[in-house]
Amino acid sequence: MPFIQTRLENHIGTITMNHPEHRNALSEVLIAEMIEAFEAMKEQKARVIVLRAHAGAKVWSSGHDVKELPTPGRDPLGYEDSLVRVLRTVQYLTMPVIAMIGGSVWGGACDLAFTCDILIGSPDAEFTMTPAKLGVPYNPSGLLRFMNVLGLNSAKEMFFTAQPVQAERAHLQGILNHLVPAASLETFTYELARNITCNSPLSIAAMKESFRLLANASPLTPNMFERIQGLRRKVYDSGDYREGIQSFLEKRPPVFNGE
Ligand code: YXS
Repeated sequence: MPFIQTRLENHIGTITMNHPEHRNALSEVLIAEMIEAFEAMKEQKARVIVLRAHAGAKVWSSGHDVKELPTPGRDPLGYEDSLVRVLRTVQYLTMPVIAMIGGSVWGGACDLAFTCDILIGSPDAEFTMTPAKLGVPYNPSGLLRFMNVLGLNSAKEMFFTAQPVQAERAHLQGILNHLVPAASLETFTYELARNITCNSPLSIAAMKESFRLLANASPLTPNMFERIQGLRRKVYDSGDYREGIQSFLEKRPPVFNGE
């Protein structure tokens, strides 16, 4: 049974995450199917893609598959990590991706949603950034994305507290482009998608790539990059990182001692 379902109608692609047993955890298998679906939509000249969870999902996605996080000593969000690869796929697609969100969004799934171009949510949408809860050092490209979407202080609060941002506040903070009643989420989303399909795909593709380049245009010297990598290595080499994963697997709260 595929973890990803796809549909393409009138230039509007739909990619549905469908692994309810694991709360749409972004496992390597689910992500491989998702990347394949994005590539196929590009081949079939979709003009806009809607990324959503299966109908009735209480959890849009529970984030990176914790059971697939690497053992301590390896970067948990390296360039070739499956989550990082799908984030790049979404960024480099020539057509806009709309995240249609009902339910809770966790960790790397927040980054996936924020990497989409437009987010439309219902009142039960909420966003929780979990690295600090798991002892994971988030990566610079992800931190920059959250800074761009939220602004520095709200991004810090989201990462440091690992507390949920509920739908209304997410709309106020600019995470959600639109907050609409659950009953009209689908109609509203596809109406906006239809609107995009009437505009020039060439113009939109050029502007989407320009937005990507401008949003990432933060100068980072090699020395700055190496310092960040050194800070991150200390964390993913730590006992806290090991404890974060172990506590999840043992279904208990983590006990971090900062070593
Ligand atoms: O015990 P079984 O085998 O039935 O499996 C359970 C969960 O273990 C599994 N599951 C996951 N497995 C791997 N990775 C996940 N992220 C994940 N989430 C869930 O799915 C089965 C049902 O889960 P259960 O019983 O907890 O469901 P629930 O409805 O009571 O609660 C739903 C959640 C989402 C509140 C709960 O599953 C949860 O808290 N999941 C973890 C959310 C999270 O911490 N995600 C961050 C993953 S790490 C990540 O994204 C980045 C590395 S970072 O942290 O840096 O952002």
